[in-house]
Amino acid sequence: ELRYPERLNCAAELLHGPPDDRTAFRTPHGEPWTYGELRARVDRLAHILTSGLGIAPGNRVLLRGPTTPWLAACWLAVLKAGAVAVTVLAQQRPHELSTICEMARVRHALCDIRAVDDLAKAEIPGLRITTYGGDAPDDLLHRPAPDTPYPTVDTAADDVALIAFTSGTTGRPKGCMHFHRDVLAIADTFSRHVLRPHTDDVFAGSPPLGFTFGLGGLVVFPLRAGATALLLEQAGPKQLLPAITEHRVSVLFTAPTAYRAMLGELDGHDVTCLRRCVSAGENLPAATWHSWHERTGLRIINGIGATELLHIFISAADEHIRPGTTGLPVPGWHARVVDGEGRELPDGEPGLLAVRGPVGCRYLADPRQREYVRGGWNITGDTYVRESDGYFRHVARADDMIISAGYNIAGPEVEDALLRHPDVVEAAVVGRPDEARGMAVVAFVVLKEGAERDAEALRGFVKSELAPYKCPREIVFLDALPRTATGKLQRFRLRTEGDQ
Ligand code: 3SK
Repeated sequence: ELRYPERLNCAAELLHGPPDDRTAFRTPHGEPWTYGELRARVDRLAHILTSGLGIAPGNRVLLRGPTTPWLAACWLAVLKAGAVAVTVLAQQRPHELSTICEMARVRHALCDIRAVDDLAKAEIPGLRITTYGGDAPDDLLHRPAPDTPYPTVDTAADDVALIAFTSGTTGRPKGCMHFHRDVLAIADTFSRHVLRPHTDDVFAGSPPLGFTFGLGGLVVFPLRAGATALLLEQAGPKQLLPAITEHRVSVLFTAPTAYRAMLGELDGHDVTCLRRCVSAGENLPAATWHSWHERTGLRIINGIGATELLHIFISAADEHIRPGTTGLPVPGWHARVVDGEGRELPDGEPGLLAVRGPVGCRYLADPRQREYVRGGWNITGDTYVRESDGYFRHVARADDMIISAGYNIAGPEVEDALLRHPDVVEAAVVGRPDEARGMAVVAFVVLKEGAERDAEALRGFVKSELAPYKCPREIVFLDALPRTATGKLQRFRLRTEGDQ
């Protein structure tokens, strides 16, 4: 069990330890930041936030910008000053930003000058926006501040440190409150036991810092390990591969889609520096795991996480990896599969995934809290099976099961079969109302450039891989699948708008 002192400021803990001259952050073009520089810059910012901007402990501060060392430093400064960080995505639009500020009662925003337009357009009453990275004399980084250490605000371990917003895949935002101790707990569970980082590791990846997958993987884990993070503003597959080679990245965080896209671009890139490849955000199909392994020799670490629980709670590394499964509960976490009444189901039977651990779901004033937390267990909304050897296997998101002609069909199983076809790059399978069957299986497929859109041939392929009742009745070819700003597939849009 994890034990933390009653008084704890996670930013001070994350910054404490590594020698001044070790590199904390790198970027593709700028000067690296050492730990000494990071500590000094965070302290300057914290002085400005408190003395200059009047931010007080407990105030909620919106942070918005591309993934840069300055965004990470602002996040640390807000927490060191005892305020609460509300990190949002650069893609969020004025209406979403207004909702978030209203729900979280945000009065201050620190915004990269390049991302300020939509925030300004939102015209949020009472919001004071301070920009950074510009030329103006009142830019956050140009303001005068003492060069003296900032006295860390003495927060309690269970004071709120951050509010992370999730709209899930359906669009209604929920704010998840996390404590100072939660921030350390994700490093001291998943990172410590599964990643087992070294001080000479270089972390990099695609999830933005406004998504807790990225915040953990690119800031919290490297700092807690005294390692280095390469922060990339552009982190699509085309930018990731050269960055991995050039900066000798050893720990990679990205999503299954990016692994598939990188497979098509691998030629000419040396990825032998990679030691750990983490995949989360959505289920990793076995086909993607095997293709990556065949091409690189690397075994992807699959994981399931949630904004509600801050980071990954089921995973496995090295010889413990079983492709096609998510893994085992991360040390410190407990998991089981339950029915709708919360009763534990026998191994092999699909049901709702329920987890319990050092971090719990705490929605900001939202009645959905009662659905998510039942009897002390967090019900994540995923359908899982626990195998007899204790491994947890993803079946579907609970609302992605398709019941067709009396059969239960898991969309991801059909997607996995489609992805085994050499011409298929992306696949999403949903159920659509059908008079004869109740639901009909419909697949949305993105093909490799130049491949022939032959639905019948593809249906024939699926029939050779799966029982025929699972074969899609219809295959729709798309150029890209609809995804949220954090890269999650929006199946609901395919269900409702898929009649193209
Ligand atoms: O939402 C997710 O899928 C996720 C995955 C890993 C870590 C954190 C999160 C929120």
